[in-house]
Amino acid sequence: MKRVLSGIQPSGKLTLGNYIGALKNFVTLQHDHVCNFMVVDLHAITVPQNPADLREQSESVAALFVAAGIDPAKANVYMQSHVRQHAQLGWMLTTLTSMGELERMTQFKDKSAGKESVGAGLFVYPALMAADILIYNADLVPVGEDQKQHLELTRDLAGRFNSRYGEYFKMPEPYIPKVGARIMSLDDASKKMSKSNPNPGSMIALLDTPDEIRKKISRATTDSGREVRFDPANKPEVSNLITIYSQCSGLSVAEVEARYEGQMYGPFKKDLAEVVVSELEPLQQRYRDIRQSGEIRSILRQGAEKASEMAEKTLTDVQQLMGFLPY
Ligand code: AQP
Repeated sequence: MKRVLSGIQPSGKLTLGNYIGALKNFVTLQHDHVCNFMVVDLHAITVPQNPADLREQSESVAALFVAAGIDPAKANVYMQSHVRQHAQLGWMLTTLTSMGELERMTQFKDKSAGKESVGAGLFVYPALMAADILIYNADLVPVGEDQKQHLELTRDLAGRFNSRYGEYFKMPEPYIPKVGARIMSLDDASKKMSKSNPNPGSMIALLDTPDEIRKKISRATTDSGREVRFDPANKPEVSNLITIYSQCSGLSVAEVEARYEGQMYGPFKKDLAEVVVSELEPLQQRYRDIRQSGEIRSILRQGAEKASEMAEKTLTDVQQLMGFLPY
């Protein structure tokens, strides 16, 4: 079976963007792949985090993985920091990465823009992400569009390692959904929906109440037109809402357009809110049950134990290939 690896940062409340772009695909892939899904806390600390918030968000994100439908009997669910081999391989791959490559990463440019001081971790984190993937020799990496560039760097580093030290790593492929790979902010369709956006109205959080969801969707920016038509170049706001509708209802984009032909934005938005509420309500109920049961800590421990076995084997091989003296 092919191997799958992906992760989500506990850097805020998970959004509908994280769900549609990544989490939903984790759930689909677990049935016929060997899957490792991590809460990537080492990535989250590349920007300052309050320790108490980080702990709570980490447990919350792990519980959301399970609430969204990841079955811990099928897929390993764990904290990145619990599998220490990630950081070790991350350092080794950092030494293979050039400054120029890291400077070209658009996510670094976006997250460092306008900041007086930027941590070195934010700069080198794509090498750690490469280690996350390569430590399992993953074949497939389900991610949203924004992570495509980091995946390309991972492939470059795998190739560089192989040509320098001997053929070892497989070339991982991104698994990017055709629809929903980039869900945009509700208040500004030129920016992706992001959990660290300080404006709560820009995103739908997976744990928002039905009323919060209704309010946010009713206030979502549209255009001065009237047609519910999918046209990302000319109608980016409405196209984003159609994408969300499609992803939460199971209808195709064309079916959504047909359903609202001749109708105004008002009824479309009202129905969209109910479609999102219906998609999230069962997930939220499962989330509450999981948090109450306290089972998440043992799920994380078991996931980390299984993942560590795979990771340790790769690390030992890599150390040997690079010329480290055996322990
Ligand atoms: N808006 C989005 N649309 C589709 N997919 C998205 N992803 C993130 N935003 C969208 C995908 O979610 C996965 C987890 O992302 P991450 O937590 O590793 O960090 P990120 O990509 O930087 O996501 P955020 O929400 O924007 O977090 P912050 O604000 O902390 O930087 C990835 O597969 C990502 O592609």
